[in-house]
Amino acid sequence: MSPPLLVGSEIYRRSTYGPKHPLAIPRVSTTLDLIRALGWVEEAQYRDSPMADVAALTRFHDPGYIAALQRAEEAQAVSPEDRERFRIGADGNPVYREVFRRPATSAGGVLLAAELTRHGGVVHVPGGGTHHGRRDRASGFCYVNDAVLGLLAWMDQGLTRLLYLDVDAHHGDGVQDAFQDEPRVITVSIHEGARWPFSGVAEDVAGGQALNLPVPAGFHDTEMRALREGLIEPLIARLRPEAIMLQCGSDALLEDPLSRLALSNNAHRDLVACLRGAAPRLMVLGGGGYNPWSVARCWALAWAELNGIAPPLRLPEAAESVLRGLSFHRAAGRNPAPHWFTTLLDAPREGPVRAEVRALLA
Ligand code: TV7
Ligand code: CA
Ligand code: ZN
Repeated sequence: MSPPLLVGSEIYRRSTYGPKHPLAIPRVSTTLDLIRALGWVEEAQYRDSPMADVAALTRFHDPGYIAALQRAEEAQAVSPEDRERFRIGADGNPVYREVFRRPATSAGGVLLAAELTRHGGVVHVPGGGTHHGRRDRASGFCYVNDAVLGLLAWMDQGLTRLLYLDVDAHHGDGVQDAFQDEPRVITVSIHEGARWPFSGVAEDVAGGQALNLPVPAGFHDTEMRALREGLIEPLIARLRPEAIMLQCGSDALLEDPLSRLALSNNAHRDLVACLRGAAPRLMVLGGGGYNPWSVARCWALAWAELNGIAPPLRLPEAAESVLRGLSFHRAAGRNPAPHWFTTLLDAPREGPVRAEVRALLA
């Protein structure tokens, strides 16, 4: 089996969503810098993400919407009509310098990953995971839906049993709705219940295509393990997917300012370990994650797990200084001071499996 590949781009280092926005933090560049500082990626494992072109984007998206994104980038402004219709420059989806090029790059990275896994393999695309993007509008900081485009690319290769698993703290509504009537794609989302976008209740099975697991505040590693062993592993055994896409958003970590969930990064690492080898093709995307220290450690750890690398107990100086280089003013709101500069793995956060979580297992 060929080694896992890592897809990134320098666009993430330069681009921000503008001051005060939760995504105005360096996440993908910090993850890549950390992975490199640890000596965990051979040059031959790295691919630079191309930008998806309009033809590739309109495999899912409305051409009029894509044209509006291009116009918004060009003018650095939106007309009232475009704002109203396409939600660009509205609802927390700002017009920013790379408002077309950045989403086109995340889509290009995922499409490249679909191509790279045509005959099998593992690819990590930390810039991907924009799971709220709609066919004809922006939603939840997502302008295109790179996950949908990647799954469609796998379908276009002739694959018929695809599993999409979304552990971002928010419901993967854009992906679920895109494949509502598509028996070839099963979507699973774990997310904080009663949080924006307020969809994805447990009763919502989207015609049998979806599994929704809304979890309570304080959701911890033991509860995540219960869902994995009780639901996800049996589902994989039953479905025998030809390809698995993991949306590995890291906003369900305890230190994240946008959720009230309480996972440690052991949960993400154990999940990646379980998925590695569960299907001939595996794509691991990024997603949310608003504490830059936590995001970079979580995603670097996912990459390590894909490569079978055990992280060192203490970070080497070069890796530590990548994390020390992050500053508070670039981080959103109330991110706590990091006290774990020196380690990659968190302490596990175990506890009793509460009734709300047991109910999902029934
Ligand atoms: C994948 N939560 C995306 C998650 C998208 C969540 C929301 C914010 C937010 C937006 C900001 C901001 C914020 C501290 C948090 C009901 C609203 C409230 C916009 C101002 N600070 C992912 C989307 C969610 C924007 N949206 O799954 C600019 O929090 O709650 C809402 C909707 C209406 C619109 N307003 C927010 O993780 C990547 N937004 C600061 C500045
Ligand atoms: Ca989710
Ligand atoms: Zn999220």
